[in-house]
Amino acid sequence: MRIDKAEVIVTSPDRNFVTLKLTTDDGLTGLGDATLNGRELAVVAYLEEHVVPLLLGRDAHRIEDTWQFLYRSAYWRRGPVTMAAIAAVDTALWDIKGKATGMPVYQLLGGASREGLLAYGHASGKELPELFDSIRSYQEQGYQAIRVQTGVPGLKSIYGIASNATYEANSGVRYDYEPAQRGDLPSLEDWDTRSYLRHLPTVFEAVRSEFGPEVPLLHDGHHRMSPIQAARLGKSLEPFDLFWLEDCTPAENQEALRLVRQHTTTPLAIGEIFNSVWDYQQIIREQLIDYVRSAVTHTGGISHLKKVLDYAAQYQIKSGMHGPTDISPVGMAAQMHLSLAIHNFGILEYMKHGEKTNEVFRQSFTWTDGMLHPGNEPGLGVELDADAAGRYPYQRAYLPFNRLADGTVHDW
Ligand code: GCO
Ligand code: MG
Repeated sequence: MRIDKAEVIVTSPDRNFVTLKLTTDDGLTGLGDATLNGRELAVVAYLEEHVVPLLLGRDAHRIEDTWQFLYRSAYWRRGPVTMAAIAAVDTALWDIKGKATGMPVYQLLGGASREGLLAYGHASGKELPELFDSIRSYQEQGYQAIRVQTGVPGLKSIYGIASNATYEANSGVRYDYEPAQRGDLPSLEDWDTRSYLRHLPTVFEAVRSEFGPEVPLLHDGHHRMSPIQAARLGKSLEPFDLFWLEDCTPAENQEALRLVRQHTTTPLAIGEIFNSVWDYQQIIREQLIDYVRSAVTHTGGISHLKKVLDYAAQYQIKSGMHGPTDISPVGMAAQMHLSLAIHNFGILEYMKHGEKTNEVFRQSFTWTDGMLHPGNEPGLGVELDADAAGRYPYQRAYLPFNRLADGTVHDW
C-alpha cells in the first residue's frame, strides 16, 4: 500500500484549519491535523515544499519508520512547525491503517481502557453573576468538569474571557472562547499580575460556595506568573481543591516548576506549547507536574505523544490533552482514540466547534453525559468535505498579546 497523493487543505470555516490528506494507491484516504494557531501557513509551506515530495511512493503501513525518517533526515529537529507537520503525517497514516484493517484507531493502540473520556469546558465571566451563569450553562450541556476564568478588577480584557463577538444576547450567557482574531494585526490586551493574584482566590471561594465541593474545577494561568508568584497562587488556591492549575509559569523554563512544587500541593498541568518528549524529560523525571497538556497535533502525532505518556505513566502523571477550537476535528478525533487506549488518561479539554466547522469535517464521535467517545468507524472516524472546505478560504488571524500598565510586553 503506497502513498499516491498528499494534499494540504487550508480552510477557514469558523477559524483557520490546516489538514493533510493522504491517498494510497488502493484508494484509501487518511487525514492529519497540522493547525498551528496564528502561524498556519508556515506549516503549509513546510508540508508542501519539504514533506509531500518525500511521502509519494512510501509504504503507508510504515508509520514508525516514516516518523523517524521525517524527524531525523531533516537534521533540524523539533519546534512547533516541524512537529505539527510530522504529526499530520503520523495521524493520517494511523487513519489509513485503521481503514485498511477495518478497525478504529483506538483498537490498533491496544483497545479501550475505559468506557468514555471525562472532558472539561471553559466557563468565563468578567463578574461573578456572569461567571455563575456560564458555569450553569456548561453543566446544562452535560459538562462534569469546568475550567474557570474570570475578569480581574482594573483590567479590560484578559485571557479566557469571551469577547462580545461570542456573547449570546438572548440568554446572556457567554459561550466558547476563541482567542485568535481575524485581521491584519494582533489585538492588545492589558495585564497586572498582582491584581490577579489578589482576586483569583476570592473567585474560587465564591464558585465553591455556589457549586459545592464535588465539581472538578480547573484554571489556566496562561504563562503569566513568575515562579514565586505561581507558588503563592497555588498555595492560596489549595482550600478550593483545584483539579489543576495550568501553565502557571512560562512553559519554556521548565526548572521554574521546581520552585512552585516546593510550595504547593495544587496539581500542576503544563505542555500545550511543548512539542516533544525532550521538553518533558526533566519535569516528568523530577515529578514536577501532574498532567501532560500536549495535543497530538503539536507533538509529533499519535506515535510520539504516546511515547511521552508512556514515560509519564511511570511517575503516575496523567494526560490532559489540549483541546481548544484551534485543534481541528481531525486532531480531536486522534486524541480521543489515544485517550481511550492509554491507561494514564486524566481528562480531555473539549471546546465545541462551530456549525461551519462541523459542515467541513464529518465526525462520528459521541458526547454523552459529559463523556466523549471517538466512535467505532474504521480509522479516526472523520471525513473532510472538500466542497465545503473550498467555500471558506484562509483568513489571516492572530492571537492577542499583552502589555503591562507601563507599556512593557508581557506573556499572553
Ligand atoms: C487552552 C489554551 C488555549 C490557547 C490557544 C492558543 O488551555 O485551551 O491555553 O486557549 O490559548 O490554544 O492557540
Ligand atoms: Mg492553556
